[in-house]
Amino acid sequence: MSVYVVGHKIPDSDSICGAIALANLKNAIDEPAIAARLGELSPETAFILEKFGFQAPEFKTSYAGEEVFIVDHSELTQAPDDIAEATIVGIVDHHKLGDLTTSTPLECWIRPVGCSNTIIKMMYDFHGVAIPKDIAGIMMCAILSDTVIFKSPTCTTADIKCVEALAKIAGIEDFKELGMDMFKVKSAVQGTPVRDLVMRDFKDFNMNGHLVGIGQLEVIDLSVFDDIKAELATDIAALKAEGGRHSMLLLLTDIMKEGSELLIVSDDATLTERAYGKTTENGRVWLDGVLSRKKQIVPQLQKALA
Ligand SMILES: [Mn+2]
Repeated sequence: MSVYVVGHKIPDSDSICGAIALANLKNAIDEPAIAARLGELSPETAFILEKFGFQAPEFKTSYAGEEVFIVDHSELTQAPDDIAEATIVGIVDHHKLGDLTTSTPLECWIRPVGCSNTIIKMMYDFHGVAIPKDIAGIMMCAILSDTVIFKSPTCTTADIKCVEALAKIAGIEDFKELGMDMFKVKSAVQGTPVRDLVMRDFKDFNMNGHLVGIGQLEVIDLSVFDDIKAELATDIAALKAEGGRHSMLLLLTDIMKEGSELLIVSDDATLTERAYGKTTENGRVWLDGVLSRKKQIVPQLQKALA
């Protein structure tokens, strides 16, 4: 029986590349595994897979009766809907510990580093398995994406060393240039329906009983949103109502200016003041230096909603 290796809902590059890389490692150590995904590829992920010659992992949403290795999260809200009917055999993740539980022992690889693929590299090293050239390429790109080319406060020395080692294996001389090419793909938002943009990198969180949705768009220049910011704000209000959410946040992150404009609709009018020490104007506030949802947005929000 094969184990399915799968990342979170609305998969990002870490979830997709991590599923492929980890399934490859498992197969190399005679533990049959199949990479899977819970949603469509983002343009960035499609760019990465095409560059290194990979097909998208199998699209699969139901896992009842299957064995599953979870990648890049440990949250019920982000896992397959029927995960309770599956057997979780492992988790590799770099987020706060979520609320997934198991009834059997499992293999846990959880480290406070910038990317799940950094941990997957540690797993290859642990098992003494050489990383194939093309796999090294997608792993490297996932780390450059998650760490915003090392600018994110989540980036660690381990991530940088890992990218340097993977770049060597993949034969990529200027990995920062490739990273910028990825963020250029991410910045091409013109012509994309507003709902698709809001949902492109979106995660729901259960914060002390409050459902909070947080989307993020990372671009090279925030001016790409000038014409559509009002529509984005209207759409997050609609999404809040549709999902019965307590709050909806959309982070518009400028990776060059290194900060984010936060668009927010919430049942709690003083939320940003308590979480980030800043009041919103028309549901918008600039948060200087904020690049990371997991480190600079979620913990503060969770505390404010305690
Ligand atoms: Mn990740």
